[in-house]
Formats: sequence, structure tokens, C-alpha cells
Amino acid sequence: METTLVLLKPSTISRGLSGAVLDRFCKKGLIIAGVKMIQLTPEILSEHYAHLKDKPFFPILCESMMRTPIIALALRGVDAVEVVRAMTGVTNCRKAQPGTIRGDFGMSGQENIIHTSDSVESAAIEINRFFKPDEIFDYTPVTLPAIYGQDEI
Ligand code: IDP
Ligand code: MG
Repeated sequence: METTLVLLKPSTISRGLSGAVLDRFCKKGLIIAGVKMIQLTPEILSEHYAHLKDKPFFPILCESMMRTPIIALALRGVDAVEVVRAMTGVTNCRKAQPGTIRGDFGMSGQENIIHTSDSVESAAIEINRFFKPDEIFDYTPVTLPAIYGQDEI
């Protein structure tokens, strides 16, 4: 199984959508392997959004990401990175398909509800960025045989 990173962004916390978003992932059958609330800093955001640091919107993006603490989730499942990314929708909520989280919960390109890892490689780096090894739990929920066929896990 894979583990992927989700961040519930400050706008999601402020709008009271944390439970609704987490509910989607739980109902899908993803396993919560880790969860914590974190106040982001300029240092961690410079790492996390390094690919955007030369963009004109970088300062306002960082300001927005530090407005309240965020909730970090490590979600586990078969092909979890691809599944969670598909559930997320494209970056701009106005363009995201209805049925995706961004498509159903947002109207903004910047305030787009969640961050999700975009590849297996970045998921490993990002989990390591936000969680200590002993904050990620390896356990088998009793529901597992109802979520997957025997030959899938
Ligand atoms: P992603 O979150 O869909 O992977 P990235 O390109 O990695 O998108 O951008 C990271 C975050 O930066 C986005 O989720 C969004 O909050 C913000 N962002 C990206 N492009 C823009 C933009 O053009 N204007 C404002 N914010 C942006
Ligand atoms: Mg990205």
C-alpha cells in the first residue's frame, strides 16, 4: 500500500469544512495513518512550495497558508497517491470537475481546500517533511476485507 500526504488548508479550517473533507477520504476506504495540527512557517513553506518561489503570487500564498494552523493527514491505501489526487481535482476550484473535492467545496485557485501529493516520490518526501516516523501508524483496520478483495492487498 502507498501513503500520501493531504493538508487541509487554513481556508478549509476557517470555513468548517475539515470534517466534510475528511469524511470523503474515510468513506472512500482510505486509512488514516497519521493526523496532526501544525502552524506552518515561512521556512517549511519555502521547502514545500519550492517549485513556486519565483511566482508573483508566492508571498500571498504563504500568507494564506499561515493564516491558521493546518491539519496534516497521512492517508494509506492501494494506489493512494493516484486515488487521492483524482479525488482532489485540478488546482483551480472553478475548473475542477464536480464530484472532486476542489470542484465541490471551492471557488478559488489559491484557496483550493487541500494540498495532496502529486507522485509516489513526492508523497514520501512530504510525509517525511510533516511527520516524524513515530507519528505514522501501521495498523490493520478490521474493515480491510470489506474494502479490498483478497488479491488486491
Ligand atoms: P496543486 O496544489 O494542484 O498541486 P501547485 O501548482 O503545486 O498546485 O500549486 C500549489 C498551490 O499554489 C495551489 O494549490 C494553490 O493554492 C497555489 N497556486 C497555484 N497556482 C496559483 C495561481 O496562479 N495563483 C494563486 N495561487 C496559486
Ligand atoms: Mg502541487
